[in-house]
Amino acid sequence: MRFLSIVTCLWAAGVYGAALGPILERESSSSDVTEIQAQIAANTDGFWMNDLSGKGIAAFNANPGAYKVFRNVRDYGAVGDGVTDDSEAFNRAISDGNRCGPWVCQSSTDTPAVVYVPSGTYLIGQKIVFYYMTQLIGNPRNLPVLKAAPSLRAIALIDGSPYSNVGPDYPAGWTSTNIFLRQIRNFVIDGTAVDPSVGFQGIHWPASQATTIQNVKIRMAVSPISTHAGIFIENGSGGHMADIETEGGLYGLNIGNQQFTLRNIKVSKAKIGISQIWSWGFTYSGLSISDCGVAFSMINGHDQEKLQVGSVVIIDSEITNCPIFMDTAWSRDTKPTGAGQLVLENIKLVNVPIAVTGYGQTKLPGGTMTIEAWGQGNKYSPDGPEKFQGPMDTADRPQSLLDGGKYYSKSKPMYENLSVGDFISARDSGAKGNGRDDDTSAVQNAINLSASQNKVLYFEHGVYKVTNTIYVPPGARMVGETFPAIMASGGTWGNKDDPKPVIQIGKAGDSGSIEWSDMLVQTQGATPGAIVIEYNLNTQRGSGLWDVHTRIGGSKGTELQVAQCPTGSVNERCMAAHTNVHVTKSGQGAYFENNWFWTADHDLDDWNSTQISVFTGRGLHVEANNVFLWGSGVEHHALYQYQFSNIQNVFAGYIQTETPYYMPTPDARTQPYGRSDRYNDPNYTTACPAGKICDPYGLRIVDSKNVMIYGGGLYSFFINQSTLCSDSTIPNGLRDCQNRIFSVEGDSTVQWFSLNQVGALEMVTIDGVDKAKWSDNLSVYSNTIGWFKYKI
Ligand SMILES: *[C@@H]1O[C@H](CO)[C@@H](O)[C@H](O)[C@H]1NC(C)=O
Ligand SMILES: *[C@@H]1O[C@H](CO)[C@@H](O)[C@H](O)[C@H]1NC(C)=O
Ligand SMILES: *[C@@H]1O[C@H](CO)[C@@H](O)[C@H](O)[C@H]1NC(C)=O
Ligand SMILES: *[C@@H]1O[C@H](CO)[C@@H](O)[C@H](O)[C@H]1NC(C)=O
Ligand SMILES: *[C@@H]1O[C@H](CO)[C@@H](O)[C@H](O)[C@H]1NC(C)=O
Ligand SMILES: *[C@@H]1O[C@H](CO)[C@@H](O)[C@H](O)[C@H]1NC(C)=O
Ligand SMILES: CC(=O)N[C@H]1CO[C@H](CO)[C@@H](O)[C@@H]1O
Repeated sequence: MRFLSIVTCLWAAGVYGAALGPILERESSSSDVTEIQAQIAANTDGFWMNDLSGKGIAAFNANPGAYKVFRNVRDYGAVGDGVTDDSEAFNRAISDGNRCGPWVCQSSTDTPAVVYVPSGTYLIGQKIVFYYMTQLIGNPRNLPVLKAAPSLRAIALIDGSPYSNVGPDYPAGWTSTNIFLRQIRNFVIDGTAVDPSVGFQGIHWPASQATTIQNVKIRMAVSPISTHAGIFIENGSGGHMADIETEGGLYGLNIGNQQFTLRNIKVSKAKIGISQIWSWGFTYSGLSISDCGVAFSMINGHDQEKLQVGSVVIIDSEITNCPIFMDTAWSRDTKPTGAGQLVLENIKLVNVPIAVTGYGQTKLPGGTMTIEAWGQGNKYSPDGPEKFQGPMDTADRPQSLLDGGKYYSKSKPMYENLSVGDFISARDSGAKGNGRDDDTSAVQNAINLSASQNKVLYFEHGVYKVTNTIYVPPGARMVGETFPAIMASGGTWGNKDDPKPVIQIGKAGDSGSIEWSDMLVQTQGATPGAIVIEYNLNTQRGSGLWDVHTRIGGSKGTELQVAQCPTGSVNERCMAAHTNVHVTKSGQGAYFENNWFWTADHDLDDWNSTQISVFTGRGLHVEANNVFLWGSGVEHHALYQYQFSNIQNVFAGYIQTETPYYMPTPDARTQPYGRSDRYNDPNYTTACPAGKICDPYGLRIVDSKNVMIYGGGLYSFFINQSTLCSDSTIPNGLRDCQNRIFSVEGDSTVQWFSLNQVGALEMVTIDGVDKAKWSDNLSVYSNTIGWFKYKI
C-alpha cells in the first residue's frame, strides 16, 4: 500500500523539539563476523530462538555468507545491568551489515534482522532507531526492561521512523505507508525516570501492513502534569497490536493511521487512556481501561470544524473508574458528514458516570452497567442514509464464534516454555533455503517429521524454493525466523485452468490443529496455476496462522520485479497466481490473525520503489463456515480481493483492500485469468453497468449468512497507475477511480460496522442495485458508513 494520508500531528507536549536526531546517521558496520559467531554460542539463555540461532541466511544478500540475520544485543556490547548506557549497543546490533536505514533506503528484502534481547535491565540514554524488516524480540520467559535514562530526549525510546532535522520538510526516515514486515515483542519499557514534564514516548510507530507490536508493557510516571505517551503513531496504513499494557502518562496510546486492529490492550492511570489522532477506521477488541480521566478521546479537529477521526469500533471491553468513557464530537451536521462515527458493543462499565459525551453533553449516561450496543453515525439497513445516535439492535453473535460471550481470539504462540529439543531445524533437515536449490523434499520431510514427533519446525531465515505442493498435515507447528519464504517455482503451477496449491494445509477430510507464524509464501516467475495457500483443515480451536503473509512479486529472487514486470502491458511471465488464499468448504474453523495477502504493486528492492504489474486472479476466497479474520489485508487481485461464498458465520475485522493499480487496463472483464464457475467467480460481463469503469470488487458476499464485519476499508486509488482520480485536493471530495466495490448477492445476511471506502462511486451494491453513494458519507478523505445491515 503506497497511498499517503492526510493528517494533523498531535505530539505529546514538548517532544517535537527534542525529537530530531542528526540526519543520515548510519552506524558503522561491525566487521568481524567470526568473532561474533563465536560469541553467539556463548550466549545461550534457555530461550529456544536464541539458542538455535546462527543458521539464518539472507539468500539474496550480496554476501549471504557474512550477513548476520540473528543478532544478540549482548554480542554488540549491551550489558543489561541497569547502569551502563546500552543504547549504542542496540543501535549497532540493529544497523550492522549495511542494512536499510532511514533516508537512504525505502525498503529492502535482502537485509532482514532479528535483534534479540536477553533478560536484563538495559539503560537507554539515546533513542533506539528501528530499521526496515527488523524484529526486535525480548526473551518472553522473563521480559527484558528497556529503562529510559532520566536524560533521554527523543521522540521515543524506540523510534520506528526518525524525523530529519534538515528543513524545510524534515522528512521521516521512511514513507509511513511503505513500512512493512516489522515486529516488536516481549518487552517492558520503563519511562518512569524521565521527568513527567519532559516528553517521553515508549514507541514511535508509523506502520503499515505486516507489522505488529505484541506483549509489550510500558510504564510511565503517574502525574497530573505528565506529557508522556506509551505508543505514538501519526501516519501509515497498518496494522496490528496485541497484548499491550501501559501505565501512567498523559496518553496510554496516542495514535492515528488509516486503519488498525488492536486486541487485548490494557491502559491504566493515564489522563487520556487512548487518544485517537485520526482514522478512517480502527477496530479495538478487549480494551481494558482503568483509573483514567477520559478513557477514550476521538474529538481531534472538531474545534476547526474538521474532525479528523472517521470511525471507531470497540467491542468486548471493560472500562473501570474513569469519569468519562468516550469523548466524541458527532452531530447530525458534523463536518465532514461521515466523520466521528462510533460503534460500541458489549462494553462493561464499572464506576464510569458518563459513558459517552459529545460537545460537553452526556449522550449516554454510564454507571456500573454493560453497554450491549450503542452507536452514532450513518446507517444503511440496507437503505439509507439515516443518521442515528443511540442503542442499536445489532445481530445476535453466532455461538460458534464465541468464547465466554466474547469473540474468540488467541495470540501468536511464542513457545516460551519449550526447549531446543522440542524443535526441528529446517536447515539441519537438509533444506538449503538459498533461493536456488530445490528444497521440496527436504521441506516436506521436515514437516512430516516434526508433526509425527510432536515438535515445532523452525524455518531459519532463507528462501526455500519448492517445485511441488507442500502438504501440511494436522498437528504441524511451524515458525519462521523473521519471515523466511517458501517460494514456488516451475511447471507444476503452469496452467491457470488447472490450479494446484503451493502450501496445502490439510486435505479435505483432515481434522485437527495447526500453528504457523512469522513466514512468507511467494512465487517465482510465471505460476498462473498457483493457489498460494489452500486451507482444507477442519480446524480444532487453538489453531491459527499468525503473521503469515503472502508476497507475490516485488522482491529479489521472484523474477517478478521491475526488469521483468514493468507497468503498461499484460505480460504472461508476470501471471503469478490463480488464487492467493483459498479456504475451501472443508476448512471450517480456520483462524487467521494479522495476515497480508499481497500482490506487489511496486518493487521493494528497487531504489525508487518503481511500480510493477504483477497479475494474480483471486484474493482470499472463503468457502468454509466459522472462520476468523483478525486484522487482514488483501490487495491487487484481478477478480476480487475478498470473496465469501456459501458460508455461515465469519468474524472479520479490520479488513482492508486495494484494487490493482493497472485497472481498468485491463479491466475485471478482460483480465487474463478469465472466470470459472468452479470457483464461483463474479461475472463482470453482467455485473458491471455499461459505460462505467469495471474494476474488481474489494469484497463480494454470495449466499452467506452471519457475515460479521467489525471494521473494513475497500480502497481504490488508481486508474492506469495514476492517483489523479483520488487526489486529496479534488473539490468536494469526488474521488472517481472505480464504480462498484462491494457486492452482496443471493441469500445473505450481513452486518458491517465501520464500512470505509475510497475511490468508488457506489459504496454498496445488493443484487445489482446500488444502495449507497459516496457523496452521502464523505468522511476523513475516505467515505464511511458506521452501520450497514442486510436481512438482520
Ligand atoms: C503524514 O503523511 C503525510 C502525507 O505523506 C505527510 O504530509 C505528513 O507530513 C505526515 N505526517 C507526519 C507527522 O509525518
Ligand atoms: C509457560 O509457563 C509459565 C510458568 O509455568 C506459565 O505461566 C505460562 O502460562 C506458560 N506459557 C504457556 C504458553 O503455556
Ligand atoms: C508426509 O506425510 C503425509 C501424511 O501425513 C504423507 O501422505 C506423505 O507421503 C509424507 N511425505 C513424505 C515425503 O514423507
Ligand atoms: C531513480 O529515479 C531517478 C529518476 O527517474 C533516476 O534518475 C535514478 O537513476 C533512479 N535511481 C536508481 C538507483 O534507479
Ligand atoms: C456471464 O454472463 C453472461 C450473461 O448471462 C453470459 O452470457 C456469459 O457467458 C457469462 N460469462 C462467463 C465467462 O461465464
Ligand atoms: C487507461 O489507459 C488506456 C490504455 O492506454 C486508455 O485507453 C484509457 O483511456 C485510460 N483510462 C483512463 C481513465 O485514463
Ligand atoms: C444524508 C446526508 O447526510 N447527506 C449529506 C452528505 O454530505 C453532504 C456534503 O457534506 C451533505 O450536503 C448532505 O446533506
